[in-house]
Amino acid sequence: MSLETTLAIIKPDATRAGNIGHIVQRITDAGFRLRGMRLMHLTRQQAEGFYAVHRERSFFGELVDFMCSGPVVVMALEKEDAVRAWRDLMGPTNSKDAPKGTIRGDFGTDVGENAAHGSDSPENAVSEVAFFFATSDLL
Ligand code: YYY
Ligand code: MG
Repeated sequence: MSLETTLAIIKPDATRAGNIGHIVQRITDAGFRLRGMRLMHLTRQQAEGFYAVHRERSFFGELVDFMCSGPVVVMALEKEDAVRAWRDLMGPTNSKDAPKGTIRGDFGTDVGENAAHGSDSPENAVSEVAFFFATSDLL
């Protein structure tokens, strides 16, 4: 076990539906410490850069359109094994497969509109946190 910081995003479907508060409550109830939090409307360039690893995938255009379709909340979350803990709390990528009680199961719709993002490895968490936060902005 090690103390990690992961990158979480409340996606535009969830902000549009008024679920920012519900999702932040689950995050704090699960024992994460909020180190940074920004309400943003991503530009195309930001969304394309953030998801650059997926740029050859068939869903890339739709993913970028969706991520730019409304406000998002970007958070840096700290906890023991934060990367895995946050992915467990979110549930699987496709909201249709996500159990009730998970964030994607309760607040998402399908594989694209799935309410939340989480880093998938400690290495990627470091670069994803740095994509949105200067070190001096992290508590
Ligand atoms: O890490 P995670 O978000 O669970 O899934 P990824 O495979 O990294 O895909 C990123 C993002 O892309 C996913 O949250 C929704 C979207 N997406 C999609 O629209 N259609 C797919 N078949 C796979 C992913
Ligand atoms: Mg991913």
